[in-house]
Amino acid sequence: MEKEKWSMEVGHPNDKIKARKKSRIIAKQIGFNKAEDIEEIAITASELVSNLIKYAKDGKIIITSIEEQGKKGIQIESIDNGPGIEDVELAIVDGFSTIGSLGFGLGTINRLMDNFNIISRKGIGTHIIVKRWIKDVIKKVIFPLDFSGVSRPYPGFQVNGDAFIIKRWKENVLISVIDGLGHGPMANRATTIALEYIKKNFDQPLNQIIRGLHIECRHSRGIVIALARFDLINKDVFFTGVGNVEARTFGNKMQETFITQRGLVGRTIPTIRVMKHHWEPGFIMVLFSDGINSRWRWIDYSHLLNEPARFIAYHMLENLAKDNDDATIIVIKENRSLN
Ligand SMILES: [Mn+2]
Repeated sequence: MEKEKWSMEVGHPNDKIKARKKSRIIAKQIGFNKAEDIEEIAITASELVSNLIKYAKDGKIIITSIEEQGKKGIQIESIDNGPGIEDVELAIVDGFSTIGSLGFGLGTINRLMDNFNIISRKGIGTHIIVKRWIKDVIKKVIFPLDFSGVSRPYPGFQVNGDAFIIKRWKENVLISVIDGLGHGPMANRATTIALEYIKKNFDQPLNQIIRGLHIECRHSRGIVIALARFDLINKDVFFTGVGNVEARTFGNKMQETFITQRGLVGRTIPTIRVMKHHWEPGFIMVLFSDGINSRWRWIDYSHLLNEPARFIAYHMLENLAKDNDDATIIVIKENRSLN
């Protein structure tokens, strides 16, 4: 097909609809044929418009068909002359928002698209470029899991010393709960350094990620962390943790607490052990920082088993978050709606 470029000035919330429609049409023309892919592209286009309007009032969206090394894809750009994004890294971490913000946000766009590039200068503007490629049909069976995390700062604090990541690639998902020592800006700084590192090294072995974090965080206060990688083909979970972050699994037959080792990443870490567990049908896994009261039993929440992970995570956070710490929780369960 001929290279197509489509540009649109945006400045009104209704422009979302136009961008959504146009991106669907272009995606189909390029060769995207899965309804799900087309919808994710449309969500991305409309979210870029709302993000732009929210932060810069007006600007431009450009959609282009792209080709690279035999691959075809779509590129969507958002250009504005707004105030710029204060903290780009934080803005694009998936799920890095506090309770109450239910918009998709840049984190979701980052997850939905294959490439994400953002150039933001304070007072000059923001240029976001995202790409999505048409993929060969995946023949392997991907085990459907539903992942969701929530985090909120110490009540009254503007910044969160906790954070979480849920990063998918190929047939893997890496999840992590990070707790910067203490709370407030210094804790947030340590956590931000760690997030940045994990985002660049998400596909490394877990013990190497911890070792890398240890070096990266050495000039910070230090963090405690739980890291788990899910192999969605073999249904395996790899886990490692340092410090006071907990992971528990519940299932038909067994209940298990994953062992986290003593230490403070950035200061002192032990020899890292990685544990591997097989995901049995009906399993649910909960990871949480020490801002979550640990004296809970799954039996008090097991009636929620058929609810989405997001619902369970919010519900548990609401019930169990301490009022004197940052608090974070991630819930992983089978995605039954896809079974
Ligand atoms: Mn804490």
